[in-house]
Amino acid sequence: MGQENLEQEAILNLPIVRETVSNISNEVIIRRSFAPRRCAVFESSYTFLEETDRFEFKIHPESAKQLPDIIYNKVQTVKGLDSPGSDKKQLYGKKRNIGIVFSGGPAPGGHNVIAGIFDAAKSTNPESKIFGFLMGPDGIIENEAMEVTRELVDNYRNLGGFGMIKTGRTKIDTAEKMTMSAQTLNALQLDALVVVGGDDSNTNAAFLAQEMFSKGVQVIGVPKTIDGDIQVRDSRGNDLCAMSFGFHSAAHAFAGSISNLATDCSSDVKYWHVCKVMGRVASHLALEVALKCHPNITLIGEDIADYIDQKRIERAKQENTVDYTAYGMTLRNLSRVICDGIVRRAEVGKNYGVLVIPEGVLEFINEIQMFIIKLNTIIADYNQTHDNIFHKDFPLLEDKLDFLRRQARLSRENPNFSVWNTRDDDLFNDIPAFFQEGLLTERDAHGNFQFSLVQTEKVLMDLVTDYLEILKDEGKYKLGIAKNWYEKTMNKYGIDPDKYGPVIFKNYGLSDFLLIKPDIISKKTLKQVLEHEGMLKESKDVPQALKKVFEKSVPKFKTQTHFYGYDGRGSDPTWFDCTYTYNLGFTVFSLIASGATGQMAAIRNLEMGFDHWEPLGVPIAPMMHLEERKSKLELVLEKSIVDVNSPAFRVVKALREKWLAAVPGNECYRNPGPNTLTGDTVEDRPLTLKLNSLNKDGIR
Ligand code: FBP
Repeated sequence: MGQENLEQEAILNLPIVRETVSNISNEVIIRRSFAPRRCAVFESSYTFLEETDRFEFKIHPESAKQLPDIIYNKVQTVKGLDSPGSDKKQLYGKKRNIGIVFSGGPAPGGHNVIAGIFDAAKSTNPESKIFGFLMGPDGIIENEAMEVTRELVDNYRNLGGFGMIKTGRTKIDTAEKMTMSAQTLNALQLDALVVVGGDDSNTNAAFLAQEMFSKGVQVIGVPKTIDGDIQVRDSRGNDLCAMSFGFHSAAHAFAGSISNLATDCSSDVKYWHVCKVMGRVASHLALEVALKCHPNITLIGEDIADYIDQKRIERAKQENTVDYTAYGMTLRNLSRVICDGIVRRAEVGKNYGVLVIPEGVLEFINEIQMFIIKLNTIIADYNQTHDNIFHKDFPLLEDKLDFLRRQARLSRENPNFSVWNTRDDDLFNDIPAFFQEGLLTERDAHGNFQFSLVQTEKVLMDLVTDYLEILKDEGKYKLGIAKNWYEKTMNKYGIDPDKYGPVIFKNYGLSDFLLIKPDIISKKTLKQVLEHEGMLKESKDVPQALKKVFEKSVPKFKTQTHFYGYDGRGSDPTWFDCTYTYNLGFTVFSLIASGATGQMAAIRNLEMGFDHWEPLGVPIAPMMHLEERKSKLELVLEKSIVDVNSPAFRVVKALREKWLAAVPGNECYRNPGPNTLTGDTVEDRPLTLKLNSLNKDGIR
């Protein structure tokens, strides 16, 4: 080893250097040692389940048919028990093997679910074992599992991601996969399997629970997804699980970054930061982000779907017709709405801002939704008849477009074939290639459209940029000029501001931000106006000061685009999610120890302070309904989307104008603060939940 290498090695071995470059930062050490509070019932050594009829479900006949053994499950409240009878003691405390699997995208808090189950199981019987299935449901099918040890659990307490056992999106959807899964559970002698996942994964949990019912293996689901679209209510609207875990942490991470962008753009005053925020379909995350950091414009998909173009309706009325295109938003409409905000801010000198676009917004835009549904059907049909190979058979965009063209031709020859007609094909050919590619992208294992792979923000912002250019040419997109600056500039050149003000500005003397008249769209038109008003001879050049004023009035629309998704999924859990998930882990164990199956662990009253939290077992099967997946109707857990009548949305809607801040003066941006476990700085629960609880009697 050369002298240089020796020296290098010596440096790397210095304690200060080792400490400095250690993979384990102080933050991680603090996080690992944080002990989340436990709900009061878990302070008892034992728990029992109390079934309640307080909640009602409208059972779908198909669920009853396919899930007969778990369909009549009731909601179960977990209760503490200090001195059980000996039978209960023995049953509760028996040695158990429990398997756990993460399914779908990571969500902050997953490790604490494992920690909760581990702590509850080991304190009840140290002989019990927890097995983690590796890489998601594939781990169950392939029997890839590892025993979860205390050391492993301690290493991951309160940390983000699903790194301990990883995750995957495979769906256990065939008889063969089901048989292989059953074999794995049998081989590991599992008493129970815990499926941590979203709507699709909890659906899977219900089917596994049904399959394993006769074999005595219990299956419990856990509501996970940053999207926040697992919100469970009974048929009368009573909340059973107000929010999936991971939502709060992801929203907090997104809001933190977006708040920093707000600080940046209001300092440098030259960019519009365009932020796409994850959420496959529902806009819950965008709504929470809006509440947390008050961006200038936040689109909410569910609101867009409700859009009615009053102008078109009026026009149609006058023409004695009905304009169906007036209902629902088109991409073009939407770009106009965004432009309106941009133009209005520019008028008061703010040629910058923050725009939040939910990832799933396209789902709520008529023309795009139509494409998504049609293409889903075409791809699913092809895969069913050709053994799942659409994307292999047509790897290139051109191949796919050719295939669609053939479909369109077919529709002309055979009127019974109507999924893809020539009009669809023409419309589809009108959209940019990158967007076509996005819409044709492969569906996930559950048949979901992969919104994260589509550059939604680019599609929209291209339209916005084009329209702003048109508005510029029409003299309708101008940068308002501060009156002081105008006067100072004119005085500097020895010109009386009042001489030219009324000639070049449309609001001179009326506002602190001066707007150049719409017909002045270039230096040439400026000259023409001055000549026309008799203020400049044809042979003379426009005074330098006026040229400067004009140049300043021309906005340059510059954007920076950002995608907030994977970073939030990987972020560390907030206090709320750490505590929520740890208690979910304890709830899971209570459900298992009292013999439940086909239930989802949940905690009621999350919208209230911690002391009101109430751990529950919620039946999955009665909450399922039929949905079209891969062009077939399938039973799935219903996704919850943003309710446009909810207080949270109504608050955001009411403050929309204020947060746009298209008036002179300060912005309304809000800094949500860091994600700490110790201080009071981070909100203790999602703001959406806080506001939506206003609906309920007795709470605020
Ligand atoms: P889950 O529903 O599995 O929790 O995942 C949600 C999500 O994060 C969406 O917000 C996003 O559209 C999608 O996952 C991205 O999936 P992928 O990891 O396959 O890119």
